[in-house]
Amino acid sequence: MNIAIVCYPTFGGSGVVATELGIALAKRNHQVHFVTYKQPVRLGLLSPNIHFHEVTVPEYPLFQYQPYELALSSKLVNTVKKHKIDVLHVHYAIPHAYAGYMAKKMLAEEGIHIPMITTLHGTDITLVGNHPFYKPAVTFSINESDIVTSVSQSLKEDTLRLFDLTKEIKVVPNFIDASSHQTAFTDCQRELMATPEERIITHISNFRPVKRIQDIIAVFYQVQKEIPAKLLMVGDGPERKPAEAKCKELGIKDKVIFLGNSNEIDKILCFSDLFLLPSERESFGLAALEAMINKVPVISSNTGGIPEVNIQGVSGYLSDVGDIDAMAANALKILRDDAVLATFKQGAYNEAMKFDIESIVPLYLSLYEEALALV
Ligand code: GMT
Repeated sequence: MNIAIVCYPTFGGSGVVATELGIALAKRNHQVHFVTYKQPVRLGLLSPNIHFHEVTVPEYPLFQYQPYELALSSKLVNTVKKHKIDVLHVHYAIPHAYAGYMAKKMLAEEGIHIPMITTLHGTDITLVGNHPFYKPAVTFSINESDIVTSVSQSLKEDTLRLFDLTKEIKVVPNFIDASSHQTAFTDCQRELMATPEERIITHISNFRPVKRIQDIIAVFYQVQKEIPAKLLMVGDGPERKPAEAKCKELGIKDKVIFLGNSNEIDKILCFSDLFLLPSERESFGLAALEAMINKVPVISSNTGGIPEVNIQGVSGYLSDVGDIDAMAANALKILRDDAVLATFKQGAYNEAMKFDIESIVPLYLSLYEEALALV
């Protein structure tokens, strides 16, 4: 099959999922065409079946806002025609489903009919798409998609509650490539980050307000008072600077390491003992799943789709959003004792295995077949 994938190429769950899906499809001998404004960050080595088409928006001084949707839909039309694309899969509704719909319409004028699958990821529904400025366009482009999927049951319910939809939503959970985590790293280099007696706690995100970065610092502050520990903060975004300032104010600057964006997530998780994800909202929590496949238990909030991934008392613990005391107490419950930590590490890994890519890619492929039959 020739498949065009539209996604955000930057650090962020939806782009990661789209990229990993594309790589997996390419390994299964499908031709995968990424159409976006930059090479996706996780698309390291280009395989023979992977193609990248850059969307460029020429600057024109007359425009206050450069029209990305217009450039994207034109690029899609050209790509579909040139590479005989069978299926268009757009990740994140805004503005991808909208641009995809326009491309479909333009192609239909020329007698080319391709189906569009839209995958909803979270903030496109719960934060941004829900705003009155966007809502009519988002509702329209979801309803006009041939097939709509959401990455969790919770996101499906949110979407049905927030939007007036006529379209069925199918849940296809996010996934992890378990095969790439079967051999333990031998060059873990834990000693670069912490002394042997210190526990390593990690957080990875784009440091937006929704991630509640200050809660992470507050939880860690309590934990490090009880046991020797280091906190690794991976990623970058608007909440990073205030978090650094808070660490300084609390006198824990030397125990918190801000690493910035990284493409070596697995290497960092390899020596982590615990992962913190206290988000305000989270449609799935891919970062938690990535931690779990690396045998890192998770302390999280119980919001959105996180309870579908992090299982209470098995892969970690969940608490109400903002309940810092409970999160710190649960973190200590796991970290104080080697045997307890080992049990949670195994529990995290076992739960992550339920989201192995091998069982999810066939779901997308059968949806592509279903979509093809619709046009
Ligand atoms: O919140 C992020 O880190 C980025 C955001 C995105 O759009 O890329 O992530 C969303 O999609 C991920 C992949 O499906 C989910 O795992 C995240 O939970 C979701 N984020 C939110 O719902 C806040």
